[in-house]
Amino acid sequence: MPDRKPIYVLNGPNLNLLGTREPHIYGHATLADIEQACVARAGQLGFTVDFRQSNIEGELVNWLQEARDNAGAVVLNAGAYTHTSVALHDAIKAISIPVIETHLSNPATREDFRHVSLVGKAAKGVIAGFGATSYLLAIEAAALLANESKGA
Ligand code: CA2
Repeated sequence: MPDRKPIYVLNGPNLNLLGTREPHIYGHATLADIEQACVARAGQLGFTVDFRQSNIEGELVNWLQEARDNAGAVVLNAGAYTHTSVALHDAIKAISIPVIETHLSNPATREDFRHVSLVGKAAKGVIAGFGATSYLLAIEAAALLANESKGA
C-alpha cells in the first residue's frame, strides 16, 4: 500500500472557471469541489491524488511526461485540447501508464467539432457525460488499472 503511486488528475483550459458560468452544461461544482471529491474517493481506494489545472498545452504535456515515472494512472480532462492536440495524443502514446479521458459533458451530444477526440485515440478509455461524477468514475477506473499494472 505505501508504495502506491498517486493518481494524477490533470485538467485543461478554462476548467478553472467551473461553477461560475455555463452551469447548465458543466454543473455547479467548482474545480476545488471536484478536487476534494476526487481526494476523498481515491482515499477510500487507498490512493492519493495529485490534482492540477493548466490553460497551457505544453504544461499538460510536461505533466503527462512526469506522470510516466511518478503516477499509477492519469485522469485527464484536457478540455478543448481534447479535440485539437496532437501533442497530447503523442504524450499519452509515449507513456505506458493508463490514461483515462474524462469529461463533465458528453461531447458526442454537442457541436460537431467536439465529436473528434485526439486524446481518445491514445487513451485507455473514456468517461463522459456524468458531470462531476465523471471524475469519481474515472478515479475508480484509474485505481483498478493502477492495481492491475502493479499485480494487486
Ligand atoms: O465536458 C468537458 O469536460 C469538456 O472537456 C469541457 C471543455 C470542452 O471544450 C470539452 O469539449 C468538453 C470546456 C471546459 C470549459 O469549462 C468552462 C467552465 C465554465 C465556464 C466556461 C467554460
